[in-house]
Amino acid sequence: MSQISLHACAVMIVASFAHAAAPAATQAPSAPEPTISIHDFSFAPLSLTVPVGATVSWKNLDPEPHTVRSVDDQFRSGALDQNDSFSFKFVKAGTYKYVCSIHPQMVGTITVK
Ligand SMILES: [Cu+2]
Repeated sequence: MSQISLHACAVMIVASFAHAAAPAATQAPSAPEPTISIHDFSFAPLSLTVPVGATVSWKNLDPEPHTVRSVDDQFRSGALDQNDSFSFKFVKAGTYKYVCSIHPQMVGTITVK
């Protein structure tokens, strides 16, 4: 009798853990990741303000390769082909300017505060 109820209890705990863990495995735990689109040779939005600790993603929608490179080398992606993404977690407040190293006229700014 007591064995059966113990077993049922364990199953419930496992089930609730599995339920809680499932969404976290595929996406950010709290706020959705801010995403910057790279489209028509520009970053959209051009400037973005995020809280400290936010992870920002860039996704290239162009058939041309682009990169995301901070002007003071805080972060740097490789060449992103169409539909490739790059993410960076901003752990310090500040203003981060970045460019596409292939097309230096493409500029954007992340403000972290
Ligand atoms: Cu580019």
